[in-house]
Amino acid sequence: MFIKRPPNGIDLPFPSEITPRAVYEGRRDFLARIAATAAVGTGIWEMANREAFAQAAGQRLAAQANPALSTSEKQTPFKDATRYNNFYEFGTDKSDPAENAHTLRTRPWTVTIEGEVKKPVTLDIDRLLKLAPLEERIYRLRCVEGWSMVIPWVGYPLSHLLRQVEPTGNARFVEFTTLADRSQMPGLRSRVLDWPYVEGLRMDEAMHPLSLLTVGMYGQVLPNQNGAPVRLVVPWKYGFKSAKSIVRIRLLGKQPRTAWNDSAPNEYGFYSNVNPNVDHPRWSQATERRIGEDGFFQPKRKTLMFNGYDQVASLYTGMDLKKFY
Ligand SMILES: Nc1nc2c(c(=O)[nH]1)N[C@H]1C(S)=C(S)[C@@H](COP(=O)(O)O)O[C@H]1N2
Ligand SMILES: [Mo]
Repeated sequence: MFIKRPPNGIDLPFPSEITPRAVYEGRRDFLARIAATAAVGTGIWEMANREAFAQAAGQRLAAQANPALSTSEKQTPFKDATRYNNFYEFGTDKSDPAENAHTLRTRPWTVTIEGEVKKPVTLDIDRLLKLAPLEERIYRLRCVEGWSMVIPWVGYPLSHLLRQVEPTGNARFVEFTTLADRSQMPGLRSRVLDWPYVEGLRMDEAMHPLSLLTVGMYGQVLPNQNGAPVRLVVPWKYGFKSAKSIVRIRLLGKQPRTAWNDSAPNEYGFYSNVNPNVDHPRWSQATERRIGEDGFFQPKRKTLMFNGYDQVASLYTGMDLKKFY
């Protein structure tokens, strides 16, 4: 589906319609393969489909490295990052998303951005992908359960998208709603969370350069189990703030409710900054296990304040982070 003009009639002023080299190169590979294997017509319909398929999981997605915002720590092996997941819409076992997420249809896909903005819009995913040059950033991601990974993500700053819709002066929070479709997501039969999965950030957190709107990892289009076709990665917060498979972004005057906070408010606060000094009520957050690197019985690593992303500390000056956990 290609929405040239969104239903609400408001179009985005694109900084450029130039296809990022990454996407272009990926498409060229794909078209070359198509041409070699099949005789395909050149009607509009086929063209649209080729474009859609060019973004299928596993498709190469090159991006400009951003060393300044990347850790040089050893990367988690691809097989661990794609087989040890939390994506409850596909089941609660770590291996469930890799086994079940093949039923997720990532095209057609739109993301609606609305609320306290001057230019609300419904964007087709392939348009969203081209809004800004793609970067590769190697981030640590720390799960509230006590494990972490180091993953080369591909995306662009969320701030870029938010600026384009022109937030009003009332916008103080951002709410992210993710897909909840029973026909694609077997995990929705369980009442483990109140679906859809919803997360939120304060406006300044969302606008922080580290907050990454993510469409790929390890140089390829996001595997379904990692939140295709578009997710958030907020590296200084526990992993559950990094919502997967986003369909709606709403700017709000008030703090939104969030799925994890609803399910257990004393365990999962709205802020959920990685904080070794604030224990989860049922376990310590002082240390972590690095998936894929350390064996289960290896000594654990010390968890760092803000997951080591000290540059966000100034967002919280004057706030008691034990109270706002
Ligand atoms: N929609 C949705 N997003 C989600 C989750 C989920 O269950 N559903 N789990 C979160 C949690 S708890 C973590 S740790 C990260 C895991 O991301 P990864 O599997 O890519 O490492 O995704 C987050 N995003
Ligand atoms: Mo998590």
